[in-house]
Amino acid sequence: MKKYLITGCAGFIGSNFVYYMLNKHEDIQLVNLDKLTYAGNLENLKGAEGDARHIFVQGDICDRELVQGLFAEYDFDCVINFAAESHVDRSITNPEIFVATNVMGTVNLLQCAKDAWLQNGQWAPGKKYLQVSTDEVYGSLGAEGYFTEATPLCPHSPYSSSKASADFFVMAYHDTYGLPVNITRCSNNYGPYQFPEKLIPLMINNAKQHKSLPVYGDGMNVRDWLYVEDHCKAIDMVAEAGRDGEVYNVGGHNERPNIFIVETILAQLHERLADEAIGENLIRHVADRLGHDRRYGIDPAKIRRELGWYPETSFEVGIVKTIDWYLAHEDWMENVTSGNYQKYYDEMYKNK
Ligand code: NAD
Ligand code: TDX
Repeated sequence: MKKYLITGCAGFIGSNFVYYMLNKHEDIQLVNLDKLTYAGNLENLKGAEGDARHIFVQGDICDRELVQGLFAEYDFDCVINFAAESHVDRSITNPEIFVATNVMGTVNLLQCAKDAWLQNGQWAPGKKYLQVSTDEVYGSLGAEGYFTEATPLCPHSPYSSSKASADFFVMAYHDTYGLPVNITRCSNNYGPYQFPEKLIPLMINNAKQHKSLPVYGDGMNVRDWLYVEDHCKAIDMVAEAGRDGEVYNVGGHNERPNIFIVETILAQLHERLADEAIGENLIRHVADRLGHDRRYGIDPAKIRRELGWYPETSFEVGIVKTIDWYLAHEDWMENVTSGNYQKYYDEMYKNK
């Protein structure tokens, strides 16, 4: 039985990963370490309740003693680090926590993996540390070209700087000590359980309530969208078969300007809810994000060629599935937007 330490899997991508893995593999053990920050939510894991293959542990990836204890108890074969502070806007107002979790937390996991897997100068066989990273570490593209694995790292935001820094530490543990590692760098994800600070769920939530839709700048910044399940499939494949020390970019060639995404959501909700008040008049162009990257675009040729990965859900299908999910889970949205969310929203958008 393969034993995984998965971190940050009460969040958006991680909870989808838990379901993906439990559906795909019978004989696995997933130990899910999550601090349950504002972005982590046990409700996201309800569908795994009662499944003995999934064990939830509340805790911080920076906690040396806790992580060491988990290694001693479970003898993990694979660590997959999803845990992170993940929102660019929050990193602009409060960068320090991004260093603590994304950089220090990653180094703590690397050190614990090394301590557990390197015994008497010998690496235990069949082990792997996989870092879930992002295309944002490459910086911003002009109108042409794509990010490949050879593109130099050039992060701009505090968030992407912290993720790039973590990536450098992962490679340092590989190059210096021989820790078996992979890094995945995926483009923007969308789908169920995404916290409504991110573009797609925020716009769905606001439109449903006839609130204005804050589009940063001219709305022509381009993101490369991938349905979350396709990202989960890529991570599973890299964990299984990625070549030691390699980086894999993950993306489905689905670039769209932000304004197109917002208009698509409006058109869908207008039709599905038969609500005349949901229309483009709700769009409000607001002050741009500081240091806003203009365009991301992933070249996924390497993961396709080496591991046979390809995206299964087109944007047209994925966005409808996503809107369906949010319409069917109004309670979820209400729960995550009660409490501190309104305070966050008012603070973040008041000067825009
Ligand atoms: P998220 O913000 O939805 O979830 C993050 C999870 O990590 C939460 O459950 C939170 O409680 C947990 N966490 C935060 N700090 C922690 C700590 N110190 N110790 C333990 N747990 C902690 O994020 P997401 O969108 O699911 O992203 C998951 C990972 O994927 C991140 O590493 C992110 O950088 C990366 N990524 C995200 C995207 C995207 O589009 N969302 C794209 C590429 C890569
Ligand atoms: O209110 C908004 N208005 C707006 O115009 C918000 C929240 C966003 N935007 C724009 C900014 C971006 O160009 O939409 C685009 C997408 O924004 P986010 O959803 O915040 O995502 P992004 O900044 O692109 O980063 C995401 O993708 C890469 C994730 O948050 C990261 O964790 C991941 O690494």
